[in-house]
Amino acid sequence: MKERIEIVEGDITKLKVDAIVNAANSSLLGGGGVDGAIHRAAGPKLLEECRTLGGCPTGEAKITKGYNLPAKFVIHTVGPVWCGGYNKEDDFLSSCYKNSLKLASENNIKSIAFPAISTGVYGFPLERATKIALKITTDFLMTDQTIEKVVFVCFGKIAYKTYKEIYDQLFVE
Ligand code: AR6
Repeated sequence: MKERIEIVEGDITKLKVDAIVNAANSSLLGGGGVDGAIHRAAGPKLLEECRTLGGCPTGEAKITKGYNLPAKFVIHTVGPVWCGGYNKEDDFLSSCYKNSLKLASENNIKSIAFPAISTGVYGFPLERATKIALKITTDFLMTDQTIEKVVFVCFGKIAYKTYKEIYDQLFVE
């Protein structure tokens, strides 16, 4: 299991994996943060395809091509806005990871990279979100043989350190 999960620091738009996940909003028509970076790097054809999808509810996921990105596909998921934990944010964030991984597996994707969904503009506490990301992913990989590698891309040192610490706790024997 440990060798199927990788934690790196960097820019997700540079990754040469089968699919990168976008932390989008429910319009799927672009925005700031990682969403803006993905649309800039993929080029205008990504927005064109996104316009045909009719948006995406919180916790669900939709797939498009990657266009000018090194990644072949983009899986767009919509994380919850943090409201103090009283709005089923944990469940919605869990669904983002589950549904993105399920969609990847259904599309025969072998390698997938995730940003820290909801932890930017949407304000989800980083440590709490990281625990969910790693737990849901390990649970999923235990029952799935299609996805060979999941990469968590941390934007900056603080996120990287948080992911590493929680990863080590999770895999302590
Ligand atoms: N590569 C990897 N991670 C990144 C990158 C990058 N190039 N850029 C930012 N991050 P956010 P959200 C990290 O705000 O909280 C958009 O406007 C960032 O440091 O992008 O889910 C959408 O359209 C943070 O850890 O997404 C929505 O309206 C993480 O990505 C809204 O923001 C997520 O931050 C979604 O908010």
